[in-house]
Amino acid sequence: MTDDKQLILVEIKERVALLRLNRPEAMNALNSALMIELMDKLEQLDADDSVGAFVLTGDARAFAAGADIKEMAEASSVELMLKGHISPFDRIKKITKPIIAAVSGWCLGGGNELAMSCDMIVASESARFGQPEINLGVIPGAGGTQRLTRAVGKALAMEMVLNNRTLTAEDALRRGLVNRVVPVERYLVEAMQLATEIAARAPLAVRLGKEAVNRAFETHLADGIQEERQSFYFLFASEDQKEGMRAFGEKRKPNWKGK
Ligand code: CO8
Repeated sequence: MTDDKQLILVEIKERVALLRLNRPEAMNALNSALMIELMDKLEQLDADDSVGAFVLTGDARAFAAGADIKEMAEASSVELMLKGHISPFDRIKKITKPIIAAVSGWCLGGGNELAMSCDMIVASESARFGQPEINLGVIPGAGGTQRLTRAVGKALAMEMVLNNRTLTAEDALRRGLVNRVVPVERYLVEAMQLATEIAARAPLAVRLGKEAVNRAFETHLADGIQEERQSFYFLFASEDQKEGMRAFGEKRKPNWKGK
């Protein structure tokens, strides 16, 4: 018998694609089938001009409680390397449109690494962030040690990775891991609202702005500034730059074309 349950549910509203992780019975643990389906859908919608931004969410109890421990438990190193457990994480970096994680409840291990691979995080007051891999005798394997350290600093990242310190939503806000914290009833609405606003903006500028900010984590300052400058010059070759600056002079709203 084949299991044809959809692991990712997709809804499109006003240029925003909402993707829901759909394994509530397992706290949305990220098994390889779910990760591959997620990346396939992100890539497909990234190529769709009717979509301007993404919201990625789980449910109120869990964004995702990590990689699927049951699936991984008996894997060999070689299987882990060759099979689709971690490699899908490399695909999310290539998505050109902004991705907002809407996080409620548990956001642990690979779940936290997935949220941190998004561009922004809107958290509900019940969100809890952690890297509990140490409890399983391992360490984060999908960028956790690197992205978390850049987001919250070395001191706190060490406690989280070495001693399973969990952050409340308020801690996460204070330490710059998330953009905003809202009541549980509002987290998805707020994330959708933010994504809808961004999706209505000049698409090329949004794309290059996302790319430039993300480069700040990956390159030296001088190189990042140089790349930013090239993107700035490049945008002057777009119709939207002319439209945006003319509309300002004419005191009207710009009509973006994405060209
Ligand atoms: N993997 C598999 N199943 C899980 C996971 C998980 N990560 N988390 C929860 N579940 C399952 C439980 O086994 C349980 O299933 P069942 O009903 O069949 O027993 C069901 O979800 C509900 O969970 P609980 O009964 O445990 O619910 P509680 O409310 O008591 O506890 C917790 C919630 C605190 C979230 C608890 O489930 C927990 O500690 N989960 C594990 C968290 C964890 O250790 N995460 C790290 C995993 S390792 C990792 O992420 C490494 C990343 C490497 C790269 C990424 C590759 C994708």
